[in-house]
Amino acid sequence: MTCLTRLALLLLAAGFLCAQPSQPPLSDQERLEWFKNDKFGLFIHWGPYSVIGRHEWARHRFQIPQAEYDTYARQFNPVNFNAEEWVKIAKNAGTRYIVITSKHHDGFAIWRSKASDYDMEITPYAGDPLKDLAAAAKKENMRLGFYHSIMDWHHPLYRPKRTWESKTPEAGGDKGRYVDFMKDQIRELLTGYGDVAMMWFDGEWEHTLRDLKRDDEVYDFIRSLQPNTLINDRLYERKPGNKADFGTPEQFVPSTGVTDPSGKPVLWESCVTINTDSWGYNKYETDFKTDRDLIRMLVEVVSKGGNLLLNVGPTPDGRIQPEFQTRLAAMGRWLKTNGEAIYGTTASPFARLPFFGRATVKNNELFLHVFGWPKNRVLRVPGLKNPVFSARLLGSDAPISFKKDNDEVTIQLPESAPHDIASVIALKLDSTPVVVESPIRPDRRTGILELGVESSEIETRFEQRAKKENALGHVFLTRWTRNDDVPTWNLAVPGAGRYRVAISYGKTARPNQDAGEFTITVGAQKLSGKIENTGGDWVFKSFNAGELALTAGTHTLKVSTNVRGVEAMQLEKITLSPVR
Ligand code: JFZ
Repeated sequence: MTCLTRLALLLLAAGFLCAQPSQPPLSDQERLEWFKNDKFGLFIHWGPYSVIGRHEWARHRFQIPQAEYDTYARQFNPVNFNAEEWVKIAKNAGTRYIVITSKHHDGFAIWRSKASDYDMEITPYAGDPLKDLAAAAKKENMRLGFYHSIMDWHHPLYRPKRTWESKTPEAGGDKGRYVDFMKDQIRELLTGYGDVAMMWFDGEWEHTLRDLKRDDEVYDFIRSLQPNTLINDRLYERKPGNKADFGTPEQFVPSTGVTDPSGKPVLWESCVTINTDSWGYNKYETDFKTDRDLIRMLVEVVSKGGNLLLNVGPTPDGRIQPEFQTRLAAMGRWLKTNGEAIYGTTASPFARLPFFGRATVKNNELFLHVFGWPKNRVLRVPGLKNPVFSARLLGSDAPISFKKDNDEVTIQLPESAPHDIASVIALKLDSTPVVVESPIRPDRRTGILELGVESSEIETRFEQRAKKENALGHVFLTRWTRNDDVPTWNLAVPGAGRYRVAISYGKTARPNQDAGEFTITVGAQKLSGKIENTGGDWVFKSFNAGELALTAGTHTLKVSTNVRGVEAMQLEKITLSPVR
């Protein structure tokens, strides 16, 4: 063979190898394994909108003409970007995968894309950020996926155009050729950047490409390039229950996990910003979730069987702002001690727990994440059938004792919590937990039913906002700003009887403003009352709400309000006292 033929053969072989999927296809089960185990990912929104620094929708919100926006794109020059630094931040936070915007709605590709002339090549930056990130991630065993917007405000063939920039937004264009373009870019991402953990599509909610019915084609195309890449539920009209690998609740934690239309639970991942509501860098967004909010959110998500994809929006020069870094580091420190109760676990077997906290499970081990350390240092876990072999407190040598009576475990806790935000007790059981529903019952001695907010579940029709919080020995509801959020309790009484109902809450009413009403509902019975000023937030006072007649058996009690937009009250508890 001449040198030339040898070279030609070599090139041919290389080309052939490139066209092959990088990994042999796994079964559905195997493919999803890492996602179920890893639980926690870092979302990164980064592009020309970061230059503007006012939210990733800036071009639309401020109606910036394309030509003007392009000047920002041409300034995108992340000279301080260091992929290894980013991966280190992700790793220290305890995240196990990164999802970065390969292309957001503005249509700009943050890699050197051959299929497009609207990409890194028009910037002064010489490198390819995605290449660097892929290499750094691979080195650290960090999985990498791409957020890719279907909606495209730049591409000449995409329709609709923004209504503010066109009188005939639907006219012209060529959606079919736009999909071809999208496939060309997807091919670049799935052949040039190593193993891609997931394709996280977005923008299907504009329904632009619905009628083309090419989502299966794109889906199969991805599978043909990388058979094990996960695909979220925002590829065209793909919804949980179709072929999507997971659902994507955005900016909220679903109240009881996510199901497909037939009611079958599906995998899901909540994506959430650390600031209030900017995914891309926004220098004017200075309100951040606390370490406490974020760690408890991670626990809550995992206790409901989901993943958390937590977002940062780096600065245009390529740094992750310190407010994000400190919070991520705090999560990482917590996970160092408590990660065994997060990674590789499954959802809580309990519909409700009587204490302020959450549960997760790994095989024969039940993890109790305690948010509010009980004042009497007694933790009750009713409804657990299994024998308990041992109990330990993660991150502490303090001994803890426990006893088991019938279906109830009582744990004696040490003086103080090892972690102020969430401390984890691990119970070794004989098998995977077997749990029976256990409604709240009257105190044996006094006959009183205490319905603390900690033992409620918050039902919601849409995007729960209300959160449980604790301070100074109180557990209460904060951010109860949607009247769709309804705290709900299950209770059981042994015999029929009348109960006096008290409601305890804190509330600062504004002068000359109607504070609204609450309503307590049990079956057909309703007790309503005006929400009173208690003298301050976190000043808890108890008010008489009237009387209820309960029949023997189980009941559901709900508290709702007619308040929207502002916090209704800091609900603490409902107390039902028997009327003798
Ligand atoms: C989308 C993006 O628009 C947003 O910029 C960010 O990338 C987020 C992760 O995903 O958010 C949405 C999704 C749906 C709607 C609005 C914003 N919607 O249906 O109006």
